[in-house]
Amino acid sequence: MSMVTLQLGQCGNQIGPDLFGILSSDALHGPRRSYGAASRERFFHSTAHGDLVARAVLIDMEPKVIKQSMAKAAASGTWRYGDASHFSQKQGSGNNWANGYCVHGPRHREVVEELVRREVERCDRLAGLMAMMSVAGGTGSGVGTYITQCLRDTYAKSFILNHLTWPYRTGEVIVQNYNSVLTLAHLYQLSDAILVHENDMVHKICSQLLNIKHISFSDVNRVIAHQMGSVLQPSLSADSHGDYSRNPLGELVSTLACHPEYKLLSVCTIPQMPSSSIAYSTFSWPGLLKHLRQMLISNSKMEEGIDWHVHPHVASERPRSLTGTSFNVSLANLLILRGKDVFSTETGRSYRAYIHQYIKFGISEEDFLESFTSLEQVIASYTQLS
Ligand SMILES: Nc1nc2c(ncn2[C@@H]2O[C@H](COP(=O)(O)OP(=O)(O)OP(=O)(O)O)[C@@H](O)[C@H]2O)c(=O)[nH]1
Ligand SMILES: [Mg+2]
Repeated sequence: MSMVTLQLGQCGNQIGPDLFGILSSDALHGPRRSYGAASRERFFHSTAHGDLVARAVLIDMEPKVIKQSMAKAAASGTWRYGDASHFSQKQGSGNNWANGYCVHGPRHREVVEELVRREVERCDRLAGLMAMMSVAGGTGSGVGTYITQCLRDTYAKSFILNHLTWPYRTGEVIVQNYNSVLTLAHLYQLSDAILVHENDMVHKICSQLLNIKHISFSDVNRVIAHQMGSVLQPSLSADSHGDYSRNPLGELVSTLACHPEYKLLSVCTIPQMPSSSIAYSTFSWPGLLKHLRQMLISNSKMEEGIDWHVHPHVASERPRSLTGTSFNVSLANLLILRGKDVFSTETGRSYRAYIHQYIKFGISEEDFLESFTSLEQVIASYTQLS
């Protein structure tokens, strides 16, 4: 299964090379040959000379950032962008969503659609499309929204994921709130799932966990790329029978965004530390999972300063924290474990244990889910009696 990525505007085109860089090196050094092969098929195609070429289309209304990204990819020596997979103009959208959405988008629709079509046709099996952009500028947000709308029309049955970078609260773009509201409101109708990274939060991770002194976009982007890679790279689950080739976007949408009202996704990863410290650290799965669980409950994206006083609420109580701080409320969570000895963990071992004993007689997982649902209904009915 392969997915096609659209990089839009400065932000999309700056995060993109970091993402593909991480994906290609992980595919190369990953745990198994089948993992690497699935990852490469997912994000790259190979030329007759054996070059890895990202399944990506680069779009900006000014040429500078695209040029830099293409050069950065070529310099990696392991992968590159397609020679004719980019489109740029002379002048950006001036941080104006309306300029991007109403002017540049429609004006360049055909050429962008053609670039995307070519990438889609290179995929044997299309998993879906991912559009990456910031919400605060004019091109990523405005042209990105317009193009997502066109993709929705053309690829009506494909999964579409938008990756959005949220501006710094003290933002550098004065009209960033206008652009953000317009982008999110439109995309909410079009996209299957919206993965958000907030620059402020990633900045905090860079300073507090990675100890970076003078933080630049390239530091922030590496963290974002790492988190995205951890979600998008191939993974196994109990019912995948060792097969890495399942649809990554389909899986995210069906597990995390199963209701059209709830499609905002965020990522939480652990551990995050300077690479120079890794050699001096030891990790145990129980320790990591304990921290991750509390990060989830207390709505913290960082391991540092987790609030251990927040407890999961009992069904009848309103979600609240004992200290009055934040409490996570989410519809669904997906836990992905990567690394050695994953199957030694409680989660890795007991997840759907024994289900195969039922499947062999013809009871499917759907049957289980339906039974859970009907019993929840029964519980709800009895609860109303009191
Ligand atoms: N994380 C991250 N954020 C970025 C990067 N570049 C820009 N941003 C954020 O994106 C917003 C500005 O949008 P840009 O992507 O620069 O704008 P654009 O899409 O190129 O649109 P125009 O320049 O107006 O045509 C601000 O909130 C920046 O903080 C980047 O490389 N990484
Ligand atoms: Mg720009």
